[in-house]
Amino acid sequence: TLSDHDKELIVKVWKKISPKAAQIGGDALARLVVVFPQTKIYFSHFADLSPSSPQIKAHGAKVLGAIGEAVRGIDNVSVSLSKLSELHAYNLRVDPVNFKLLAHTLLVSLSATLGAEFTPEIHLAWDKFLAVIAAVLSEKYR
Ligand code: ZNH
Repeated sequence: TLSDHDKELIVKVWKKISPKAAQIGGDALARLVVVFPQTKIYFSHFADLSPSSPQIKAHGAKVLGAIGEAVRGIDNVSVSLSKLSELHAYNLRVDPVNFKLLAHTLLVSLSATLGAEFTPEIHLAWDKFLAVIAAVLSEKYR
């Protein structure tokens, strides 16, 4: 679970990157389908899955929007993302292994954005936070 210090680091980084959130989300999603091509099946209804695809960019922006909500409700992520948890479990049926793959590409995109400011400590806090989000998005599966 997240320590108070982790939460502080997450909020601090979010304040810094939120103006670029859509861009970071687009980059993370573009990386996801290139680096882990098995994830493409979930987006097969998109006309274009290339890194410059407007649909990939728009979807990445939505994902980061939800992460922003999770940051705002960081003391109870399960409540902050409950609607999305239902959507992923009942409608989208995304295999939960994919949440780890997206967390990985998101960390890469954060690192590329923050450069040297992406310290090991911030890396750790965000890795834990993305694992909390993944757990929430998978908790309704059975
Ligand atoms: Zn998801 C959708 C978030 C992961 C797949 N998503 C979605 C949305 C959001 C999200 C916000 C929108 C909703 C509405 O519209 O209502 N996700 C998210 C997050 C995460 C995720 C936060 C983590 C972190 N997903 C994911 C993964 C996958 C997915 C991993 C796979 C691979 N999603 C998805 C899909 C969809 C979604 C497919 C639908 C899309 C369309 O548009 O169609």
